[in-house]
Amino acid sequence: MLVIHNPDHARHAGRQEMFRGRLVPCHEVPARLDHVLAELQRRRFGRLEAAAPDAGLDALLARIHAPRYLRFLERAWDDWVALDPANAALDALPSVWPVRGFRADVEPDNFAARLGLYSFDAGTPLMAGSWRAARSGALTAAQAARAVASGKESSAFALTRPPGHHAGADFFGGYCFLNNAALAAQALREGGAARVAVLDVDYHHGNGTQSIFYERADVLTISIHGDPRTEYPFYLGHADERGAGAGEGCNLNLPLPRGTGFERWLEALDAAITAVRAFRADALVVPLGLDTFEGDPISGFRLKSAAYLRVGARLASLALPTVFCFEGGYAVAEVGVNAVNVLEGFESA
Ligand code: OKP
Ligand code: ZN
Repeated sequence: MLVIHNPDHARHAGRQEMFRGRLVPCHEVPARLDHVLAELQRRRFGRLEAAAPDAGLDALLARIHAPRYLRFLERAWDDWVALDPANAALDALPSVWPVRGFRADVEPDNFAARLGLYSFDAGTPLMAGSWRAARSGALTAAQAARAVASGKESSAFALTRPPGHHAGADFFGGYCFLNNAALAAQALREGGAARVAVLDVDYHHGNGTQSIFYERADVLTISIHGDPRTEYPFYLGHADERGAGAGEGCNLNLPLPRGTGFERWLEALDAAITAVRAFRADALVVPLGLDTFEGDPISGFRLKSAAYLRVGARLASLALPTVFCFEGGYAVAEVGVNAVNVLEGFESA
């Protein structure tokens, strides 16, 4: 399997996220990706390539994200430091948001207000290298998708961070800035796949991906996740969200209670696979979160490391050109084994 990694990922290394009234150390750390790289090397799995500059990236970004959001992200760090030179030593975290009844159409001049306009939580610190890391991450996903779309590769793994599935067309949050999986799906569409399925197996609902494709009939979005009544991101991910307009019927949410073990989770995966078949997808994108692991510090499912081999094998039963995009997984020491188990299960099926 082709593995494309993001050489700039470590430029994004948040210090603290807001959690229940205090700032706590970030869970989404550069070491996560390093553990996956180390495990790939230890097992001699996959052919590793670094993402390389690509003139087509901006056009692809503009297909998924709003121009004013991209402009905001690109300039965010400089604007943050311009607010106060002392900010150079701090991560930017939002503290005010335009909820119901406020205006989102007028972009404020005040940077702190813009930070809130384009985000939905205070857990996603932005620093000097965030844009560069996120942009190269998007490039990583795009290149993995293009290699698969061209038929050169039957599957590829975009090994990148920061993750992407919580990022919407014009907002960041949940450790995500650019939606890598959505960009991969769009690149597959533009590379000739008429219908693309996105099957999100991260513990958290892929709200950004869902919202990006909610009214589109050419991309089926599916997410298996902790029930949003109790689990982050809380405000989206219920079973009655089925898509809208032309996209009616093209979104499937499979929420499961906190504490769910592998057997029940696998039933949900089989339901998801049945839906991908019924959709007659030409290609598959898998936002690959490993935070369904029993040892994950911020999640509540109970999958063991060996289960991931079977997850990979089930996904391979679809026999579709497939792009995996690295998402969550915060049991840092085990995330490499769990990720590579999925890939190995997929390839040896
Ligand atoms: C990103 B991805 C934990 C609070 C939750 C946000 C979780 C984002 C998960 N102390 N913070 O889906 O893995
Ligand atoms: Zn997650």
